[in-house]
Amino acid sequence: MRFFLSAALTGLLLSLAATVFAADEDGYELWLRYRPLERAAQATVKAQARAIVIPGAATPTTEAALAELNRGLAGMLGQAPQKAARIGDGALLLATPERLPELAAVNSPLRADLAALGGGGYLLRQTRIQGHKVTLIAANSDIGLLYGAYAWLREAAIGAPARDVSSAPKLQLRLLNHWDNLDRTVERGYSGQSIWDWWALPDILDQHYTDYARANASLGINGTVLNNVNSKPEVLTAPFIAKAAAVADVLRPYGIKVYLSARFSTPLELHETATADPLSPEVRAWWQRKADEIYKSIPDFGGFLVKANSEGQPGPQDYQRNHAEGANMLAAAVAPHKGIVMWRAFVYAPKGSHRADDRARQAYEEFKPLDGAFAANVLVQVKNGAIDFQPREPFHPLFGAMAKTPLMMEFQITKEYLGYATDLAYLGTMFEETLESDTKSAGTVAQTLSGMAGVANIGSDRNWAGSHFDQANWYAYGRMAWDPQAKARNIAAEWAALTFGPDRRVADPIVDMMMISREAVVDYMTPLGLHHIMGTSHHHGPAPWVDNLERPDWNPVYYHRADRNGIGFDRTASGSNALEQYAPEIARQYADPRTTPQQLLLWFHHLPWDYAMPSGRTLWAELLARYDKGVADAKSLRTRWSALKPLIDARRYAEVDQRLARQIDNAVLWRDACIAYFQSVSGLPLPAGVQPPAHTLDYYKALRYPYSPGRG
Ligand code: BDP
Repeated sequence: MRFFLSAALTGLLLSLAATVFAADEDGYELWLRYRPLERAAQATVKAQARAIVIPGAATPTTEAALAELNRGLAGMLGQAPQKAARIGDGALLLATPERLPELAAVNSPLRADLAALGGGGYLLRQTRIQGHKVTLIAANSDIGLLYGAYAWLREAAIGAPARDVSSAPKLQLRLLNHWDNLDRTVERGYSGQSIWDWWALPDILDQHYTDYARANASLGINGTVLNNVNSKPEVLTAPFIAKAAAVADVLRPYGIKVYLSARFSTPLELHETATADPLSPEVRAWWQRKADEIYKSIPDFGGFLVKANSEGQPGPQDYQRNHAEGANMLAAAVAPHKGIVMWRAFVYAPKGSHRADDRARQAYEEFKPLDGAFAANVLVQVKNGAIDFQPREPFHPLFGAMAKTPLMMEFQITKEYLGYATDLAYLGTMFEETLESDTKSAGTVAQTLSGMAGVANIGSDRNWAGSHFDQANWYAYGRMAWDPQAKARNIAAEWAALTFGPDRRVADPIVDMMMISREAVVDYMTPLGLHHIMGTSHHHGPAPWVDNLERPDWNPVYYHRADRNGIGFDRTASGSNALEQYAPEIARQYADPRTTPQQLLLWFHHLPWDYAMPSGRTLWAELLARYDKGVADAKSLRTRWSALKPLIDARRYAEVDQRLARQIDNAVLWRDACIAYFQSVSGLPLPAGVQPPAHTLDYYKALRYPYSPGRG
C-alpha cells in the first residue's frame, strides 16, 4: 500500500514538475531540440563524449558536424566537451579511413563494415582505437560523418546512445521539391511565405537557410529544388543564378545540392531563341550555354526538374516531340557537368486532346512506350498515385512498368488534399503503404526506385511546417527517402520522442494518435476508394456535386460517378480498363470487387448501392459508417491530446489543441456535406441511428472559401 501510494505520489509530482517546468516551445528547433537529459542518461552520454576528436584537416562539413555535436551536447548535458587533438579514453571519434588509415587496414575489424557503407553511410561503434575506449562514428566521407553525428545525437536524445548502428542510404537521390514562387508565395504551401527570400538574396543570407540545412542533413536529404514546378523563365537568368548560388553555398557543407525547376520554353520566352523545339540546334546550344553558365557559379549544381505538357505548361509535345526527346535535350546540356534531369510523369493532356474516359491512364500511356528511350542521366519522377496526391490512391502503375528507366517517387509532404496544415494527418503511414505495395513485376514499389522527391511543407512560419505535427511529415519523408523500407510506426516513435521528449507517457500516446490520423482523414473525406471530390482549385472542403468545370476530369462527379443506381469509377475491362496497366496478377485480383481491397473499392468499381459489403452492410450503409468513423476518430484525436495536457508545454499544447478542434469541425463538415449530397443522388433513407446532416445540401453547396491559402 505504502509502495502504491508513493508510486502514485511520485507520478503526480512528475506530472506537476512537467507542467511547471515545461517551458513553452515554438517549434523552431524541430526535432533538434537537445533538451537536458535525465541524470542517468546524462552520465552515459558524458562517458561517451569526454572529448570530440576528428583527425585530419577540418572541412566545412566536419566543422558542421562538430558544431552540431557541441550544440547537442551543450543542450543535453549542460556543457559541451572540448575538441581534442588526440584520441583518449572516452573520446567521441569521428573518422574516415582517409583521416585515420588504421580503420581500413587489412586487419581492421571495421574494414568490411565500412566498405559496405558506400559514400553516404555511417557506423556507430563502442570500440577500442589505439588502445583507448572510444565511441566511433566512422564513414567513408565527411558527409557520412555528418550523418553519423546526427544519428548519434538522435540516439543520445532518445536515450539509447550505446547501440551499434550501421546505416547506409538505399536511395542516392533524396530530394525536397519546393513549389515556391519567386515572389515568395508558395503553391500548395500552408506555412507562411517561401523561406527563400529571392529579393534579399544573394547578399542577405537568412539564418533559416543554415537551420534548414541542418534539419535536412539530420535526415539525410541531399538535394533541394528551390522553385515551383510551374516555373518561370527568370529563374534561369544571371541574377537568379547568383541567388541560387548563394543558397547552394550555405547548403553545400551539409551535403545538399541545389536544383532548379526549368520552364521548357525558357529560351523562347527570354527572346533568345526563335523556338523551344528540343531538336532545334539553336535551342540545344542555348541550353548547353545555360548549363555552362550555371555550373560556373554552382559547380555541384544538381540539375533540372521539369513539368512539361501538363496543366498548360510548355513542353516538347508543342513541337510534336515526345517526352524523351525533350528530356534528353536537357540531359545533354547538363551531362558534361554530371547533372541530371528529373522529368515529371504528372501529365494530363491539354484541352481538347485528353482522354475523356480516364485521366488515370494518361501518364502510363505517354511514358510506357518511351521506356528505354531516355538518356542515362534522366530520371522519370512519378507521383505515388495516378491521379493527384489524394488521401488514398493505389500505387501508380508506372512503378514496376519501366524496367529500363530510373524512376523517382514523388510524394507530397504538404497536405493539399488532406486538410492543409490544420488537420492532423501523419503521412508516414501513407508513404509506407505505397512503398510496400507489391508491383508483382518488379518487387515492391520501394524496390523500383532510384530516388525520392517530397513536395515540401516548409515555409516562413516559426514552426516551419504550419503546425507541430506537420513537422513529422517532413521527418518521415526524410527517413523514408533514406530507407524506403523503414516503418512508419518506428519513425513516429522516434519523432515523438525527439519532439516532445522521451517520456513514454507522452511519446506513446502521440504515436497512437499519429498512426490513426491519416485513416481518419480518408474516412471523413474519401472513404472506400473515393477520390477528388474536393472543392475546386483550392481543394479544401467537400464538393462532390461540382459538375460544371471546363474539363470533365476536373469535376468531382467525373470521379465518383454516383447516380440513382450506384457509385464508383469502373476501371475494370467493362469501364476504362486502367487496371490493364498493372501486372496481370493485380489486374486479375482487382477485376473482381470481392477480391479488391475494400479501401480501393470505388477506385476500381462502380457498384450498386445495395452491394453487399463484407461487414454485412450494404455499400450505402458502409459509406455512411465510414463517414461516421472518420468523425469519431477525429474526435478521439482531440480527446487523446487532452489527456496529455499536464505533460506538454502550454504553448504547443494549445496550438495543437486549436487545430484538433478545427479538425473535428472539418470532419463533421465533410461527413455531413457528403452524406447530404450522396443521399440526394441515391434517394436512399438513412438507416436507423445515422445522424442526418446538420444542414440542407444547398447550405453546403453555398459555402465558399475565399482567400484560402496555398494558391501561389
Ligand atoms: C496538383 C496541384 C498543382 C500542381 C500540380 C503538379 O494542385 O498546384 O501544380 O499538382 O503536381 O496537385 O504539377
